[in-house]
Amino acid sequence: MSWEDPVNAYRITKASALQILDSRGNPTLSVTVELGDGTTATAGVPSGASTGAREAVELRDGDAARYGGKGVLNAAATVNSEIAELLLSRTWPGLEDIDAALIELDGTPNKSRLGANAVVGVSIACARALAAADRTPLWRWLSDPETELCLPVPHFNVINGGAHAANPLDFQEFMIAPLGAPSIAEAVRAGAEVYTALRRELVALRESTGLGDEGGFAPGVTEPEEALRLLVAAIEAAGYTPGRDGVSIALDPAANGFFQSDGRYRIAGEQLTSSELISRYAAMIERFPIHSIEDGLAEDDEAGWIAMTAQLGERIQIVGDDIFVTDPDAIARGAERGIANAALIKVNQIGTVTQTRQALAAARTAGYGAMISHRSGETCDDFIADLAVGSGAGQLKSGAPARGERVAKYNRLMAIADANPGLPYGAAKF
Ligand code: 2PG
Ligand code: MG
Repeated sequence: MSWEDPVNAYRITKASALQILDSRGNPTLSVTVELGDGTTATAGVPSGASTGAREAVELRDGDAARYGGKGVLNAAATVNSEIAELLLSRTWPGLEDIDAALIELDGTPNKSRLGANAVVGVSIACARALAAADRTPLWRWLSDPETELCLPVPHFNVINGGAHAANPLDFQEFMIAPLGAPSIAEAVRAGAEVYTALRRELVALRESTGLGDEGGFAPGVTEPEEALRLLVAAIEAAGYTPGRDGVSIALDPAANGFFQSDGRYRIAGEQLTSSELISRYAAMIERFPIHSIEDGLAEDDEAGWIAMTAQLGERIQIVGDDIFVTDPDAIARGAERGIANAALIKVNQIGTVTQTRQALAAARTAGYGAMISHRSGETCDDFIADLAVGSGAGQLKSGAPARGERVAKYNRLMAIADANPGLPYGAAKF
């Protein structure tokens, strides 16, 4: 039984959730479902730190005496009662029906009643279970007839700042992407070698080699250009060419984090208007091999987004994360207005696998690129690696090439490539 051909129906015999820890030491959910044929599947739920205002709502217990209020026992209880009752109450033609029923049961526009953390855990566990019951690799099961499958270009976040580190760097993510690599295995190698070279460089400079939330280094540098210089030096020291033929650079400043109520941006103590910040990005693109900037401006600065896309959109990828929140309607509306030329895709930002696929379709319809993404709080769940391959998005960001919860995704990509030598590496998307 395939995605498009729901001749039979799946029967769910068990659905349960457990409170576990994520990579930041905060509670999150592990959700398990069991099908009538005995198939079981589990999903670990990610959690963001720099969240868009319009993201689906993650439910936390709010009991300050436990985990500082961050417990998810209530969300777990919801899966174990109300959601399990729904899932066991009938048979399901496919995942779309399950996700639609979850949305209906929740009854709010942003999953705030059941909790997007509960809903997304159930949706991912069901996707995995249904694919297993169909004896189809998850990436293939998630694939869309309209897209060409490929291994995504990994975007390794090797310098962390912003909400992900306690250093003075205002930009959140400095990523390296081996666009010139011949395969995913060689791309991973390049990422790891540059990461190691960067550590050597920081040690030589007597800088901290402490890590941020996504496994990248969090040195005490202040200016974004200083971090970019470090990156270029590390790429060269590792023996690669900086740029599209070798190892290129992508930024996620996550500008919501340094946008002020007066409409200006505060970077390294300086106050910049939206247009001054765009000029600063233009200068960075001139000086450094940057192919992509995500959330260069704040989600409320729509005029700025339109201006930045008009000025820089021909030369680089401009990715909307907090401004689109993986919402198919927001992506379609944004595209009409000339906001960005690519969308970041995070399953828990919208809350179900089906809506995530709709967001990918919306990006495709608009002629936009798409980058599949982890969250800063992660588990070792590697669902997004399969999603990246199946969607043919061509790009995945999952943090540094270090730390278990980050490398779980990159390792999964290499396993998929190894078992399917015909799958191309997606650098052609750039
Ligand atoms: C982002 C993400 C992931 P967070 O801003 O793109 O890197 O961070 O999960 O904290 O929102
Ligand atoms: Mg982002």
